[in-house]
Amino acid sequence: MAITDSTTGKVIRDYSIEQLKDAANLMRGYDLVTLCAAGSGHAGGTLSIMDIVAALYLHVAHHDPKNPNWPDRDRILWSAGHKAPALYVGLGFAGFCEINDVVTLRKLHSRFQGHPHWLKLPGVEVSSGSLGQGLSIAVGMALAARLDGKKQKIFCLMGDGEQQEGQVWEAAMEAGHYKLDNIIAVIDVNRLQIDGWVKDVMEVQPLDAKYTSFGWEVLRVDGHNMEQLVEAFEKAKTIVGKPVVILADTIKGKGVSFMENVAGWHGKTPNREELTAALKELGLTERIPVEQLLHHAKNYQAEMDRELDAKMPKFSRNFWWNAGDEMKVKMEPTRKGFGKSLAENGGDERIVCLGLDISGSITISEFYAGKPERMKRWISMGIAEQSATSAAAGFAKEGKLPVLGSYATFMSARNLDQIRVSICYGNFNVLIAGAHGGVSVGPDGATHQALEDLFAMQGLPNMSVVVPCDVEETRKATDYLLLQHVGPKYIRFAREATPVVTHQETPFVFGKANVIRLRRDAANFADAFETRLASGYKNESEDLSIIACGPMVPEAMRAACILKRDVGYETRVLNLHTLKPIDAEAVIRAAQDTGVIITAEEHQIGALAWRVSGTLTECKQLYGKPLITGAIGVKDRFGDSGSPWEMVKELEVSAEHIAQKAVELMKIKKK
Ligand SMILES: Cc1ncc(C[n+]2csc(CCOP(=O)(O)OP(=O)(O)O)c2C)c(N)n1
Repeated sequence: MAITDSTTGKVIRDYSIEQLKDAANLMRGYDLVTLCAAGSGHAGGTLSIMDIVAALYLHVAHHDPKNPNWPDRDRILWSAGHKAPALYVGLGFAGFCEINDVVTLRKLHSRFQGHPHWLKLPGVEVSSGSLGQGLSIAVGMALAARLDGKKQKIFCLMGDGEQQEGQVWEAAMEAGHYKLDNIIAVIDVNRLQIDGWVKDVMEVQPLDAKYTSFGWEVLRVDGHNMEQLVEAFEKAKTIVGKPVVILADTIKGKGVSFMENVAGWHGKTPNREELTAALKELGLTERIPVEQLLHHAKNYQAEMDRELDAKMPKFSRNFWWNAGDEMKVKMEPTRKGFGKSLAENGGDERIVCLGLDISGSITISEFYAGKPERMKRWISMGIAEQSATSAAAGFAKEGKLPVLGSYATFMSARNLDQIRVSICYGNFNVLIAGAHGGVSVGPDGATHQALEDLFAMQGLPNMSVVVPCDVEETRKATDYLLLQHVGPKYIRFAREATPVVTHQETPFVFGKANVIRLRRDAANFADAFETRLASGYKNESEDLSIIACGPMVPEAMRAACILKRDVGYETRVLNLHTLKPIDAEAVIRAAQDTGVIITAEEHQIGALAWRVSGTLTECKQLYGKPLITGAIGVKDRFGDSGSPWEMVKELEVSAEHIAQKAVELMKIKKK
């Protein structure tokens, strides 16, 4: 069919094969400009899938851009949500949105989120980003269509690495069982994933035999041959009595020589020079208004900057990191501390590290980097968080020290039952790394921001939970958890660089909080503070206490600085790096000594706030005593695309928000 007027049933626009080829090429160009403007995103997979997108959105699918919710439209599901820019360009070319607006990709409040969100953009069928879920949604839609006697097709786009997720095969089985001939799945078989070749990370082939055995019709095409693609789609529509999968052989990074077949271009974007070179290769130098598009993106960003700044609490001057002399601080991602510890301690023959196809960026690859003798203890599991979690329990049962990690949200939610039953119930010695925690993956958007993981992890009996405040503390915490602590353990760290506020001599004792006090002016922000174990700290009757964990500790320190300089308040900052078991004594003493407690967490409010308030509620010495409390954290909402530091402002978890809350509470204390 093609792009149709849903009211008259007439085709509005159809493309010939030659026009589709040209459109696909142009779409690659827009994709690259958009990625360049965003500064983050996925070049490789958006280029490999682009011919499929052109065929589907401009020729094969039956849909009406003027009526995106037309009940009879074909549905197109992007299970591979990271290829969102290709989806957006497809929608732009088909007329669902203005193509020039796609350059606001991954920017705050943009309709073009890092991963697709159907509530933001007409034409997007469902939200995705956590791999492996789309085919199950397709099964639900296909069965619903059957119940309603509807004839539309449900297309589902997936990657080949994505086939490693067990859920894909549950859905494949369901579609085969119910003979869902209204499902047409397409797999972008570019043979690469993040950690390298699919065959090396975790072989998924032979996909044709696998899908056939699940009761599917399998079609195989050259995914860059428009004639073959269109023909396969047309054939797929005619197959009766079973679901169809099109295996499209593609090249990751297709069309740009320096990106083709290079794993490193999976999650990378071209800079300005690379963009120019790429557009030249595609023959698009004269055909895309690059400057105008980049200017549009810049203007949009400037507008967002103004909006965010207007919303921030105001103080006498700018206290932001590295603004002015007293706020100078070194920044380093906490994830580096994890990698450092694995590199240093990985010689212990009991340690095995389980890879989940995100090894470089979460630094678990430091375990084997430059140490080939450790490769036998590096177990690549593919994109299979659930199975890897239970496998870790198996390793632990046999006396190994398993370590596994991925994005904190996929490492705590996707596999929660496996953590609960396979690991915690059996009380196994497994170290789970919740990497890229909090808002530190900013532009990836809500699907990738872990803002709920600590609820789940703390709620599990036998589980210990540590959220270190900086890179150095992450190293110490990993050292301890890896080799000294026995039992299920979860460590959460971040992707983005955050302030380094501790050093080698700063105490770190598992389960024991530190008190941090502003003592002096110093050239380096961190040097203005003194840190000691809470158990050895003598009460100074400070005005208030801020209890924080993770990267909120530096924010709490900055709040202490704002409060001292602007209103003269003395603040006790408690670094509660170990959330579980909680240092109840330090929390209770802070309440008794200061009478004002503010919790600060980079998480939905509650992981820290309710843990602290639960501790205080249980404390008999506090019965009948006045206590003023406040909580800074995410207020029961999902995140958004934006830079990590924009998200700190947008989600109101900055030092300024803590300080504003402190001023408000201190007014009550003084009454
Ligand atoms: C559940 C889940 N685990 C991990 C990730 C991180 N991730 C994003 S893309 C990707 C690799 C996907 O490989 P493939 O399906 O082959 O896609 P392509 O190479 O075509 O981009 C991974 C591991 C994720 N988005 N969701």
